[in-house]
Amino acid sequence: MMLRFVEVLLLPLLVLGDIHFPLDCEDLFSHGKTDSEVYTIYPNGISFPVNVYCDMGCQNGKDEGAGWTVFQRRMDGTVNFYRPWHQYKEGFGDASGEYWLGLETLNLLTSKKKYELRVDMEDFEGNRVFAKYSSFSVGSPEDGYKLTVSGFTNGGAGDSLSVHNDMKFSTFDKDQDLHSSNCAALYLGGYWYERCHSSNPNGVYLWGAVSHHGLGVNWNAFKGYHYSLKSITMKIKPVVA
Ligand SMILES: [Ca+2]
Repeated sequence: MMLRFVEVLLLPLLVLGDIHFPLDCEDLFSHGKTDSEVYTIYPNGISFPVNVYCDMGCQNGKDEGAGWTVFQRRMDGTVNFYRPWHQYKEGFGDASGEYWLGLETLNLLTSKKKYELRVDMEDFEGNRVFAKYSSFSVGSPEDGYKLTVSGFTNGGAGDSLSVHNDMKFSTFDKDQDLHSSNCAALYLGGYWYERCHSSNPNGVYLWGAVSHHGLGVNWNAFKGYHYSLKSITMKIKPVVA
Protein backbone atom coordinates (compact mmCIF):
# COMPACT_ATOMS: atom_id res chain seq x y z
CA MET A 1 0.00 0.00 0.00
CA MET A 2 2.90 2.32 0.74
CA LEU A 3 4.24 1.92 -2.78
CA ARG A 4 0.81 2.68 -4.16
CA PHE A 5 0.71 5.93 -2.16
CA VAL A 6 4.10 6.99 -3.51
CA GLU A 7 2.98 6.20 -7.02
CA VAL A 8 -0.04 8.41 -6.54
CA LEU A 9 2.13 11.30 -5.43
CA LEU A 10 4.54 10.94 -8.31
CA LEU A 11 2.27 10.27 -11.24
CA PRO A 12 1.82 13.47 -13.23
CA LEU A 13 -1.59 12.28 -14.36
CA LEU A 14 -3.57 10.88 -11.48
CA VAL A 15 -6.24 8.40 -12.38
CA LEU A 16 -7.99 6.45 -9.65
CA GLY A 17 -10.72 4.31 -11.10
CA ASP A 18 -12.99 6.60 -13.07
CA ILE A 19 -11.95 9.69 -11.14
CA HIS A 20 -9.46 11.95 -12.87
CA PHE A 21 -7.23 14.25 -10.81
CA PRO A 22 -5.83 16.70 -13.34
CA LEU A 23 -2.37 18.19 -12.90
CA ASP A 24 -3.07 21.35 -14.93
CA CYS A 25 -5.40 22.91 -17.49
CA GLU A 26 -3.75 21.17 -20.43
CA ASP A 27 -4.49 17.88 -18.70
CA LEU A 28 -8.15 18.93 -18.36
CA PHE A 29 -8.27 20.05 -22.00
CA SER A 30 -6.91 16.73 -23.21
CA HIS A 31 -9.69 15.05 -21.21
CA GLY A 32 -12.41 16.95 -23.04
CA LYS A 33 -12.81 20.07 -20.89
CA THR A 34 -13.01 22.86 -23.46
CA ASP A 35 -14.85 25.65 -21.58
CA SER A 36 -12.73 28.48 -20.21
CA GLU A 37 -13.66 28.62 -16.53
CA VAL A 38 -12.51 27.77 -13.00
CA TYR A 39 -11.43 24.16 -12.43
CA THR A 40 -9.72 22.27 -9.63
CA ILE A 41 -6.25 20.88 -10.32
CA TYR A 42 -3.99 18.66 -8.20
CA PRO A 43 -0.35 19.62 -8.75
CA ASN A 44 0.63 18.12 -5.39
CA GLY A 45 -1.52 15.00 -5.12
CA ILE A 46 -5.16 14.39 -4.36
CA SER A 47 -5.00 15.88 -0.85
CA PHE A 48 -4.14 19.34 -2.18
CA PRO A 49 -6.79 20.69 -4.56
CA VAL A 50 -6.10 24.11 -6.10
CA ASN A 51 -8.66 26.27 -7.88
CA VAL A 52 -7.42 27.79 -11.11
CA TYR A 53 -8.80 29.61 -14.14
CA CYS A 54 -8.23 27.62 -17.33
CA ASP A 55 -8.04 29.47 -20.62
CA MET A 56 -9.14 26.88 -23.17
CA GLY A 57 -9.45 29.33 -26.07
CA CYS A 58 -7.35 29.56 -29.21
CA GLN A 59 -6.87 33.30 -29.33
CA ASN A 60 -4.34 33.73 -32.09
CA GLY A 61 -4.76 30.87 -34.45
CA LYS A 62 -4.58 27.15 -34.10
CA ASP A 63 -0.88 27.03 -33.30
CA GLU A 64 -1.52 28.59 -29.89
CA GLY A 65 -3.33 25.44 -28.86
CA ALA A 66 -5.39 25.47 -25.69
CA GLY A 67 -5.33 24.43 -22.07
CA TRP A 68 -3.52 27.38 -20.53
CA THR A 69 -3.15 27.41 -16.74
CA VAL A 70 -3.59 31.01 -15.60
CA PHE A 71 -1.40 31.88 -12.62
CA GLN A 72 -1.81 35.66 -12.56
CA ARG A 73 -4.73 37.85 -13.62
CA ARG A 74 -5.56 41.54 -13.30
CA MET A 75 -8.72 42.86 -14.89
CA ASP A 76 -10.65 45.33 -12.72
CA GLY A 77 -8.64 46.36 -9.68
CA THR A 78 -10.84 44.52 -7.19
CA VAL A 79 -8.01 42.59 -5.54
CA ASN A 80 -5.12 44.19 -3.64
CA PHE A 81 -1.80 42.77 -4.85
CA TYR A 82 0.41 44.55 -2.31
CA ARG A 83 0.79 41.51 -0.09
CA PRO A 84 3.35 39.82 2.15
CA TRP A 85 5.58 36.89 1.30
CA HIS A 86 3.42 34.10 2.69
CA GLN A 87 0.45 35.20 0.57
CA TYR A 88 2.50 35.25 -2.63
CA LYS A 89 3.79 31.85 -1.63
CA GLU A 90 0.35 30.36 -1.02
CA GLY A 91 -1.73 32.39 -3.49
CA PHE A 92 -4.60 34.87 -3.06
CA GLY A 93 -7.65 36.32 -4.77
CA ASP A 94 -10.38 34.38 -6.54
CA ALA A 95 -9.76 32.20 -9.60
CA SER A 96 -12.95 33.55 -11.20
CA GLY A 97 -11.50 37.08 -11.13
CA GLU A 98 -8.21 38.66 -10.10
CA TYR A 99 -5.77 36.30 -8.44
CA TRP A 100 -2.27 34.98 -7.92
CA LEU A 101 -2.00 31.19 -7.99
CA GLY A 102 0.97 31.01 -5.65
CA LEU A 103 4.71 30.37 -5.89
CA GLU A 104 4.42 26.98 -4.25
CA THR A 105 2.03 25.73 -6.93
CA LEU A 106 4.12 27.31 -9.70
CA ASN A 107 7.20 25.50 -8.41
CA LEU A 108 5.31 22.19 -8.21
CA LEU A 109 3.89 22.50 -11.71
CA THR A 110 7.06 23.61 -13.45
CA SER A 111 9.17 20.92 -11.75
CA LYS A 112 6.89 18.23 -13.20
CA LYS A 113 6.76 19.34 -16.85
CA LYS A 114 8.41 21.80 -19.23
CA TYR A 115 6.19 24.85 -19.67
CA GLU A 116 5.92 27.82 -21.99
CA LEU A 117 4.59 31.18 -20.81
CA ARG A 118 2.22 33.58 -22.47
CA VAL A 119 1.48 37.06 -21.15
CA ASP A 120 -1.67 38.66 -22.58
CA MET A 121 -2.38 42.31 -21.97
CA GLU A 122 -4.75 45.08 -22.99
CA ASP A 123 -4.73 48.85 -22.61
CA PHE A 124 -7.76 51.09 -22.04
CA GLU A 125 -7.91 51.92 -25.76
CA GLY A 126 -8.69 48.31 -26.65
CA ASN A 127 -5.26 47.32 -27.97
CA ARG A 128 -4.51 43.66 -27.23
CA VAL A 129 -0.98 42.32 -27.43
CA PHE A 130 1.05 39.49 -25.98
CA ALA A 131 4.55 38.29 -25.20
CA LYS A 132 5.46 34.62 -25.31
CA TYR A 133 8.37 32.71 -23.83
CA SER A 134 9.17 29.16 -24.92
CA SER A 135 10.56 28.20 -21.51
CA PHE A 136 9.34 29.15 -18.03
CA SER A 137 9.97 27.69 -14.60
CA VAL A 138 9.93 28.73 -10.95
CA GLY A 139 12.57 27.39 -8.58
CA SER A 140 12.26 25.82 -5.15
CA PRO A 141 11.58 27.69 -1.90
CA GLU A 142 15.24 27.13 -0.96
CA ASP A 143 16.18 28.94 -4.17
CA GLY A 144 13.86 31.88 -3.45
CA TYR A 145 11.34 30.77 -6.12
CA LYS A 146 13.79 31.94 -8.75
CA LEU A 147 12.43 32.74 -12.21
CA THR A 148 13.92 30.99 -15.25
CA VAL A 149 12.51 32.34 -18.49
CA SER A 150 13.76 32.44 -22.10
CA GLY A 151 12.76 32.14 -25.75
CA PHE A 152 10.88 35.40 -26.32
CA THR A 153 8.40 35.72 -29.19
CA ASN A 154 6.85 39.13 -29.81
CA GLY A 155 3.08 39.37 -30.06
CA GLY A 156 3.20 43.17 -30.05
CA ALA A 157 3.96 43.67 -26.37
CA GLY A 158 7.73 43.64 -26.61
CA ASP A 159 10.00 41.92 -24.14
CA SER A 160 9.78 43.21 -20.58
CA LEU A 161 10.44 39.96 -18.79
CA SER A 162 13.79 38.56 -19.99
CA VAL A 163 15.64 41.06 -17.80
CA HIS A 164 13.96 39.40 -14.81
CA ASN A 165 15.41 35.99 -15.69
CA ASP A 166 17.34 34.41 -12.84
CA MET A 167 15.82 36.73 -10.23
CA LYS A 168 14.42 35.49 -6.94
CA PHE A 169 10.92 36.54 -5.90
CA SER A 170 10.57 39.57 -3.62
CA THR A 171 7.82 41.07 -1.49
CA PHE A 172 7.92 44.09 0.81
CA ASP A 173 8.73 41.80 3.73
CA LYS A 174 11.25 39.65 1.82
CA ASP A 175 13.80 41.58 -0.22
CA GLN A 176 15.66 39.27 -2.61
CA ASP A 177 16.21 41.80 -5.41
CA LEU A 178 19.48 43.29 -6.68
CA HIS A 179 18.68 46.87 -5.68
CA SER A 180 20.24 48.46 -2.60
CA SER A 181 16.69 49.38 -1.55
CA ASN A 182 13.51 47.24 -1.47
CA CYS A 183 11.90 47.08 -4.95
CA ALA A 184 8.64 45.53 -3.76
CA ALA A 185 8.16 48.35 -1.25
CA LEU A 186 9.21 50.98 -3.84
CA TYR A 187 6.93 49.70 -6.60
CA LEU A 188 4.14 48.26 -4.46
CA GLY A 189 3.94 44.72 -5.76
CA GLY A 190 5.43 41.27 -5.41
CA TYR A 191 7.59 40.05 -8.29
CA TRP A 192 10.90 38.73 -9.55
CA TYR A 193 12.31 42.22 -9.10
CA GLU A 194 15.78 42.98 -10.41
CA ARG A 195 16.84 46.59 -9.82
CA CYS A 196 13.98 47.10 -10.09
CA HIS A 197 11.74 46.22 -13.05
CA SER A 198 10.84 46.26 -16.74
CA SER A 199 7.39 44.94 -15.92
CA ASN A 200 5.28 45.19 -12.78
CA PRO A 201 2.20 43.03 -13.41
CA ASN A 202 1.46 42.83 -9.67
CA GLY A 203 1.74 46.58 -9.13
CA VAL A 204 -1.09 48.93 -8.19
CA TYR A 205 -4.16 48.93 -10.48
CA LEU A 206 -4.27 52.57 -11.59
CA TRP A 207 -6.56 52.83 -14.65
CA GLY A 208 -4.32 54.01 -17.49
CA ALA A 209 -1.96 56.97 -17.75
CA VAL A 210 -0.50 58.09 -14.43
CA SER A 211 2.30 60.38 -13.27
CA HIS A 212 3.70 57.80 -10.86
CA HIS A 213 6.77 56.10 -12.32
CA GLY A 214 6.66 52.31 -12.27
CA LEU A 215 3.96 51.89 -9.63
CA GLY A 216 1.17 50.68 -11.86
CA VAL A 217 0.44 47.45 -13.69
CA ASN A 218 3.30 48.15 -16.12
CA TRP A 219 4.76 46.43 -19.16
CA ASN A 220 7.41 48.92 -20.14
CA ALA A 221 7.99 47.76 -23.74
CA PHE A 222 4.27 48.14 -24.49
CA LYS A 223 3.08 51.28 -22.66
CA GLY A 224 6.00 52.54 -20.58
CA TYR A 225 6.38 53.21 -16.87
CA HIS A 226 3.57 55.78 -16.70
CA TYR A 227 0.71 53.61 -17.90
CA SER A 228 -1.17 51.04 -15.85
CA LEU A 229 -2.77 48.36 -18.03
CA LYS A 230 -6.45 47.50 -18.17
CA SER A 231 -5.74 43.80 -18.02
CA ILE A 232 -2.85 41.38 -17.87
CA THR A 233 -2.84 37.60 -17.66
CA MET A 234 0.13 35.29 -17.17
CA LYS A 235 -0.49 31.67 -18.12
CA ILE A 236 1.47 28.50 -18.79
CA LYS A 237 1.07 25.41 -20.95
CA PRO A 238 3.23 22.29 -21.24
CA VAL A 239 5.60 22.34 -24.18
CA VAL A 240 4.68 19.69 -26.72
CA ALA A 241 7.71 17.48 -27.16
CA1 LIG B 1 17.15 45.05 -2.26
